[in-house]
Amino acid sequence: MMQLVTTHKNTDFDALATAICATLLYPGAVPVLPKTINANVRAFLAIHKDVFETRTWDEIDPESVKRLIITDANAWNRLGRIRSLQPRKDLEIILWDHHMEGGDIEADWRCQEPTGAAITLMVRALKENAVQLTPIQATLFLAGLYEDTGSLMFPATTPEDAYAAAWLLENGADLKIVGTLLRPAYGEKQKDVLFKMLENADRKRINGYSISINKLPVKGHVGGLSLVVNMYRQILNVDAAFGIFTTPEERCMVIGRSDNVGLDMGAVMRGLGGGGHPGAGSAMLKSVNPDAVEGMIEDLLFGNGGASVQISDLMSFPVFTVDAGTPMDKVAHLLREKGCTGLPVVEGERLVGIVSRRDFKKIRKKKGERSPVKAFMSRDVLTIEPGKSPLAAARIMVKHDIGRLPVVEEEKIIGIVTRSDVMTYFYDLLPA
Ligand SMILES: [Mn+2]
Repeated sequence: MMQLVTTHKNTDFDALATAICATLLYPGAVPVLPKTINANVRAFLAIHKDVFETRTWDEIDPESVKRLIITDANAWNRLGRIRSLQPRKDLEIILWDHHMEGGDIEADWRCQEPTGAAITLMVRALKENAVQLTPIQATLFLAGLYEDTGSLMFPATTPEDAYAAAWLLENGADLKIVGTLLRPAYGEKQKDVLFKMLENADRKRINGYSISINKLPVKGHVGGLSLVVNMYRQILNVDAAFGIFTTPEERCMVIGRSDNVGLDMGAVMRGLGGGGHPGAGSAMLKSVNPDAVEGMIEDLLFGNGGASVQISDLMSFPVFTVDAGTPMDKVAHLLREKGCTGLPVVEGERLVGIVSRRDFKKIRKKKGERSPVKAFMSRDVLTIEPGKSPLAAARIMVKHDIGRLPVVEEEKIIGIVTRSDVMTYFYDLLPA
C-alpha cells in the first residue's frame, strides 16, 4: 500500500517536522513536499538531504496512492499539486493539524486540536508509542515547535507545547542548532525594505492605540516581510504596525503585527480576505489602491464591531452616583453601605466631581456634615472616553495612582472602569 505524507505550501519548520514525524508513526509513508518551501527550511533540507528523504509530486504515480496523511493544514488549497487527489473517493485521508478554522478536508481519521504547534500533537503519539528519536529528528521537531510558538512565547502556546518541548530536549534536541535554524532571514533585501519604511514612517493615535500604516512599492519577490514589519513595529514602538506592499504586477501584500494587547491582526486580515492570529496576520489583495487598503484597515480596527477592544467592553454600568446636593453624612452612609472608597458626583447626568473617603477630613465643624457634597468633592476628575483602549486606561491609572476612572461620553457618566477591570482584561480572564 502506497502511503503519502504531505503538508502546506510555504512549508515552515512545523510543517516539515510534522511531515517527517508522520513517517515515524506510519512506517513506509513517503513525504511529498510542495514546491514552495520557506527559505530557512530549504537551507535545512539542502544540508540534511540524506537524513530526510523527501519527494516531489512528479516522482509519484498518483494511481498507486492509497492513503494520504496531511499534516499542519486542513484545507485543500493549502496543499501543492497533490491536491489533484481531492476527487478520489477511494483514498483514505488522515489529518494531523492545529488549525481549527476554515478547513475543507474530509478526513477518515483526524487529530485536530488548538495547540501552539502541530508537532506537539504528534509528539504525544510518539510518546504513547514509545518511538525512539535520533537527536537530529528531535532537533527538527523542536525547531518546528519553537517556530510556531515563538519559543513558547506566543499567546496560543499551550501547556502541552511546553511538555512536548521538554520531551524533545530529553531526547537530544540541540538548542544551539535550533537557534541557527530559526535565525531570521534578515538580509540585504529586507534591510532595504526596512530602511525605506522608516524613511516615510508615520505614527498616529486612534482611541488611545498607537498604530503605523506604511505603504511601500516593492520589486519582485521579497521574503521575510513579516519579520521586517515586526522590526519596524518595535523600532516605532507602536501597538500595531502594518505594511502595505505593492508590486508592479498590481498585487498587494498586507502584513500586520501587534503587541497582542487589544488589536486583533487576525480579525483585520480576515476582513481583507486573509488570516492570522491576534499578534500577526497577512492578506494578499489584487489590483487595489494602497490608500483604500489603509482606510479599510482603520475601519476594520476601529469601526463598529471592530478588531480593537474598547473601554466600553470592560466598564461596569450602571454607575452608582450621588447628586451634588447630597449632604456629607448621607454620602458617608452610602460609602459604607456600598463598601466603596469613592463615588462620582453628578448634577443631573453631568459628572461634576468625585468624592472619596479622604474628603471627609476637610469637614471642620459638626454642622459641616449637613453641607452638600459639592463643597468637599474634588472637581478635577480624570475620566476616559468609552472608545479608548484598555492600555490608555492603564496608563492614566499608573501615572496618577488612581484605581477607578469614570467613563464619560458628552459629559455624561455612562460607566466606570476599575484597576481590576483592566487587570482582568490583560490576564484574559474575561468571561467568554
Ligand atoms: Mn503549524
